[in-house]
Order: sequence, then structure tokens, then C-alpha cells
Amino acid sequence: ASANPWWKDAVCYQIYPASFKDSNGDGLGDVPGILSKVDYLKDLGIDVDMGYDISDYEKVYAPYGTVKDMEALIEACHKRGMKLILDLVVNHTSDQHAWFKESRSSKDNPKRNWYIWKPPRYTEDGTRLPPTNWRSYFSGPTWEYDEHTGEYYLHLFAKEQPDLNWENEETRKAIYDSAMRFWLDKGIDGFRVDVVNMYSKGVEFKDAPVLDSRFYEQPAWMYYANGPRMHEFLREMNQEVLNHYDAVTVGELPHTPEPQKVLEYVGAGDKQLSMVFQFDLVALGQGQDHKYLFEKWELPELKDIVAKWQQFIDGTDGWTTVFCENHDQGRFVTRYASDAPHEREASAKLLSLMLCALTGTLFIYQGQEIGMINVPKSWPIEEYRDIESLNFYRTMTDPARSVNEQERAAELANVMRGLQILGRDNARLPMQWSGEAPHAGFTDGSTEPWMRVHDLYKEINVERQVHDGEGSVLGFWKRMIRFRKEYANLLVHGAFEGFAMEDKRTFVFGKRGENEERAAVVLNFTGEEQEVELPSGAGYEGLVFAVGSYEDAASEEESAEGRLRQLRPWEGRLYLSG
Ligand code: TEU
Repeated sequence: ASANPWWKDAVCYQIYPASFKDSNGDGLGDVPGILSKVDYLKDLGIDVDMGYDISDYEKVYAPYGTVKDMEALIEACHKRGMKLILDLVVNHTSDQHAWFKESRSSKDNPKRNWYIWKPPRYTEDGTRLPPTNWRSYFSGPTWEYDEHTGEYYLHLFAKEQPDLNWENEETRKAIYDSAMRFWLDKGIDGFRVDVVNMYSKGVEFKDAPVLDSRFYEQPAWMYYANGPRMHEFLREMNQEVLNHYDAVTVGELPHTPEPQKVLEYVGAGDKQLSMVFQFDLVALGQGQDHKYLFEKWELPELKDIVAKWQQFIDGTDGWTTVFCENHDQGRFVTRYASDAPHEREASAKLLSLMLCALTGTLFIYQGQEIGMINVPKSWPIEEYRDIESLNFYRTMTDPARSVNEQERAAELANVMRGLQILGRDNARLPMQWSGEAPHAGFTDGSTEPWMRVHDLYKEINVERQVHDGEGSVLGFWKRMIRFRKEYANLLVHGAFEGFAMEDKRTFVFGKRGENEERAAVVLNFTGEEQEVELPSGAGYEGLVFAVGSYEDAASEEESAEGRLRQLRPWEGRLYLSG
């Protein structure tokens, strides 16, 4: 894209309030807890930070704090030259929201069509069926029967999260006012827009084809994602609200692998969203028929995905994000590299080096900066808290399902393996602040934290890494963030070029800046030494070592001749053209 607004060069840090920092000892993170760590974020080099059944858009969930606490947080960020983005959850509300309570009260209530109500279907023998066979994200049907009025309401997520009816203009206006203007008027700088491509559901409510014969309910995103009025709604949202505040938006865009479709949302010519979270990279390893049935993948797939979205920015007038963690995904060290004791630090640095060298707006998720890893393999299902994971477990282990003992045992092993790699809880363990304090310093210890603290918090924590300084994962992230800002022309905005893309062990890419300057990145994605070849060809002459994930790489480089380099396990290096 042409102009460079602040949010392109910004490094954003996502906070999941429940697991970040508890200030009042109730075991649940809160807004004052976030406030107490604003300087930690400033020090890391962060420019933005950001905080799903909402019962009142104009309040803060009481255990997290108050609107006053939020005002203090906005002020604290702005005072330090940082910005604040909030999560905007307007595909659905809570079933406790006053709007839904009215909507459900009678068929002729004025708010009835603020949500999506449909009559039941009946089989020939009179059995009641939901309007369609759609599967919700959290297992089971997307429809909940309401005895009171004898109709079903739509919920793509939990049954406590009824979908709003965006077709109704009055509903849209209320959303703009209550969920958006209210917070923008308080000075926030923009929104992370939850499941932004699901507001327009399409016109046809018909059965989805059977892709997963294990269940009655079927994946049905092709019927409700990227619906016909999506772009009209987003244009309206801009005209009515966002343009008046110059607010930044980052929309969550699942089920949209086509660059052409993504461009419709983020193209510069047609103002809809500033950027999106596209799902290709985080979907690596997710099962075809079920997200949590893990499927093995190889490095060239990751490289192709990175190349595809890098080329998207370079080849179009659109812009997007660089991220591989959030509160819905497993930790990147575990998923894309290795969390074995002797490999996890090198892995975390390798991935930091890769992400900090990619074009787009960089988003880091809490704990990523210290290389937090997934839930230990030994943890039983009782330690998991996430509704999506627990419902999946329940459905798969349902005694009513007709599978034999052997199949059942194999399935159970796959379920637990899938959750341990891909489950959302992996990202929701309490933030590991300290190796000494109880509960890793997340809470003072008067109440058990809502979620168990990682067994390895004594080894992986902020305190220890601050003490270890430059050599730690945190120290390396800080250094890479500074480096990214210094060479923004190449790293944040440059054009990407992949080399040896079919190589299964290493990832080599180049970046080209506006003035033909070059960077080259070489990454070893294995636990063994690998030989890589530095990029060659026009512009890549005279590459000089600039930064590496192993501290002593600089001295190694001095004696190196030619273009071949020996990389140690999980080592990454970045070169600049002289
Ligand atoms: O998630 C929507 C989404 O598509 C996925 O990222 C998510 O993994 C979900 O679990 C579907 O498998 C967003 C939020 O990020 C998530 O935390 C919420 O639960 C969800 O919307 C509903 O608001």
C-alpha cells in the first residue's frame, strides 16, 4: 500500500486479560493487573496492546475491573506513546444481554429479529430437527431450541452466544453506537474485530454436505462465512463510525485462503479493514474434518504459506499482519519448532528472528516473548478449561457412539494429542512472571488461579530472563524488535523472495527494500547442523552478517568464505547487503 500510517510499523502485543496478571488475588487476571505491567510492555518495544459473551457493551466484566480502570489504562498507554486496541465482539452477544432477553421473550417483540430465529423441521415420524445440520465451533448444532416460543436461534459458537442479525439496520446502528462509539469516545485507537467475515450469513439456510460421517452436524462455514452483504456492512461501519475516529481495525478472517477474497477486505481503494488475521499459518496441522485431529505437516508447507502472504502485500495494494500465536492457538515453539528442554530457547529465538524479518504488522501474543510452551503432555483432560476443547472431548468420548473398544482407545489418544498440540488452553495458562513467587507471580496465592500454572515456570519466566539480559529469549526479542524498527524499510515493508523452497530442513529468504538494498535470512528448522546457501543473484552481493540467534555467530562469520554457511540446531541468522 502507498501511505505508511503508524499501525504498519507498530509492534502489537495481545493480552488475554484472564491469564495476564491478577491484581486482587482472586486467581483471575484483571485490568489493574495489566496497568501494573504497562512499563514491561513499553520496555519490550511494544506500541499497542489489546484486551466473547458480552452482556453489556458499555461495561467491563466485573472481575476484570471497571470502566474507570479502562480509562486509566488508556491514559497510561497514551502517556507512554503506546496505543490501545480492544476486541470488538459483534457477531454475537451473550444470551444475558438485554437485547437477547427481549428478543427471546415473544415472537412479536420489537427486538425479535435482532437475532436469527427459525422454525423447527420435522421428520416423517414427527421428530423435531433443527433448521439445518450445521455444526457449531464448539461441537453440536449451531441451533438452540427455545421452548418458550417454539423456535430455534442461531449460534455459530456457544449456545450462550446467540448470533446478532446484521440484516436488520436497527441492530447494526445499535452495535455501532453501543459497542463502538462508546469506546472510541473514550480514546481507544481501534479494534481487533472478532470473526469479522461472519456477520452476513448468506441467504440460504440449507443443509451442509456430509464431510464427517462420525456426526450428524457438519462443518458449514461455506454457508455462513463471507456472505453476500459482508462488504456492504463493513463500508457502512467505516462511513458511520471508524472514519470519524481514524481508528485502526484488524479483522479476524477464518476460512478465507483466497488472496483475492482477502484483498476485498483490505484493499487500499475500498476502505473496509486496515488489516486481517488470515488463518493459513495457524491452521497448519489442524485436521481436515476436525480442527483438533492433528495432521502432520512438513516445512515446505509453512514456507509456501509465508511466501503466499508476503507476496500478497508486495503484489497488491493491500496490507496484512504477521502473527502465529493468539489466545486460540498452541504455542509456536511447540507447534513449529521444538519445546524439548535443550532446544526450546534456540527454537524461540529462531522463530522470533523469522517473524521480525517479515513484512506486515507484527503481533506478539503474551508469553511468546519469553518462549512459553504448550501444556505438559502429562496433564489430564481435567486440567483443560476451554469450552471448544472440552466439548470436543465429550463428543468424541460419548459412550453412545458406535465404535469398538480398540477404535475408542485409538481415538482417545488422538484427541489428547490434538488438544496438547492445538488446543486453545495452551495459550491460556497464566503468564509466567516469576520463578520464585507462588503461581509464577501471576496471582498472590490467596486463591488458586483459574487455570493451572505450567510445570516449568521456574525455568521459563520473565524475572529470570530479565536477569539473564541479552542472552535470554526476552532479550533476543527486544533486540529483534529494535532491529526491525531500524531496518523497517527492509523488514516491515520490503519485498519477499524465497529460495530453495522445497528444502524440508531449512528456510532461506531474501527481502528487498525500496532502494534495492537487501536482507537475507537463513533458518535451520531442525535439531541438527545444516548447511545453507546464502541467496545469490542481483542485489545479494556482499552480504554481511547482522544479527543471529546464537550469540557467538559473529565470530564464526568472520572466517566464512563463499556462500555456504553451517547452521547449528535451530539457528537463525540475518544478513544485510553491504
Ligand atoms: O475465534 C474465532 C475463530 O474462528 C477461531 O480463532 C477460534 O479458534 C474458534 O475457537 C473456532 O475454532 C474468535 C475468538 O478469537 C475466540 O476466542 C472466540 O471464542 C470466538 O471468536 C467467538 O467469539
